[in-house]
Amino acid sequence: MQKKKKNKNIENTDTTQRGATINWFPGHMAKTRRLITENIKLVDVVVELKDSRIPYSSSNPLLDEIIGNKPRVIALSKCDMADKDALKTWIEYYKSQGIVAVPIDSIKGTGFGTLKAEINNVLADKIKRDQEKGMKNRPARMMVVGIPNVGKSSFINKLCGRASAKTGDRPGVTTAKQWIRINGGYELLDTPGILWPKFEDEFVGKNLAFTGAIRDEVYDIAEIACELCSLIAKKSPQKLCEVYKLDSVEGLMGHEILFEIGKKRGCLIAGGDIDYDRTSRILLDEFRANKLGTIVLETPDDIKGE
Ligand SMILES: Nc1nc2c(ncn2[C@@H]2O[C@H](COP(=O)(O)OP(=O)(O)OP(=O)(O)O)[C@@H](O)[C@H]2O)c(=O)[nH]1
Ligand SMILES: [Mg+2]
Repeated sequence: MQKKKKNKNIENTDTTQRGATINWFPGHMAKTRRLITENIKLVDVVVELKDSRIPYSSSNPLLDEIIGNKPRVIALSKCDMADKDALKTWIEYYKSQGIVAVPIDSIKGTGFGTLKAEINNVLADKIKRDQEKGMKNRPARMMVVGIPNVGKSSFINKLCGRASAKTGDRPGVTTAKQWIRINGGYELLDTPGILWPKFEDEFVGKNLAFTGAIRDEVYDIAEIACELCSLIAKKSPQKLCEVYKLDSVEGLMGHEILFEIGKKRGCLIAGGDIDYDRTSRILLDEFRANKLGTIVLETPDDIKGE
């Protein structure tokens, strides 16, 4: 198999799809954490975005600690790319932890009504307290947090829609904050909190690579493609066979599946081998474009013992 020079250093580098690299060195993490902690003090509720395909791997390891007792709702982003039944398992899992999770599609706008209703539910106590104090209709303040590429900007744009307006600068704890007024009596902090993922965990690193949350140059693309082949062969073998016109993937290793895909997609090179990098690119692009069907890559069982 052709191999590029390996660089497994996914620990310090994460990237947005637009290519802006965030270096999560310890100083940056400490600063981010401080900033988010300060901002959280200003809001009534935190909306945590997690990628529906990888709810665990797209989480920040310290968020629970940072959020503390602040009301929180999980928005499971990109739900259009996830298998609905598998996603239900996650929703049940979060429910068992006392947290409401709502599937969201920020492209079509699905789930936003439910999300607002759930935000109102978790804020019911606050609203009651406000009313008891004679305060009426104070907008509920919220902020969005999530790892790079999880869909924060798309979510905020959809949530705010065209009717949104900046409400101007308000003095915050240390810096001026911009709030966006949203229909339904909310104010949203216009800058989301960008969190680092659990990148020291290999399982998480792979899931982030599969979904495109980590820049492709950072890892060996053929290796990731082989791993993805094995995973999809387990989760959704029929779809894999259907898309790549394979007879069966039963008993095949990841690199054998990738080889078959390469042959079917005309990626043969001299000597009867395939161009692994080219085939890997095809597989990853098609997976990320949802051509392999809706899928959830991890289950709550995968993280038991955490
Ligand atoms: N299919 C689908 N794609 C989505 C959805 N939400 C976001 N995306 C896509 O995911 C990619 C990342 O979305 P962004 O909104 O830029 O994510 P972000 O969290 O703001 O990313 P950073 O600013 O880099 O941290 C873009 O290509 C979006 O079009 C969704 O609900 N469904
Ligand atoms: Mg963004």
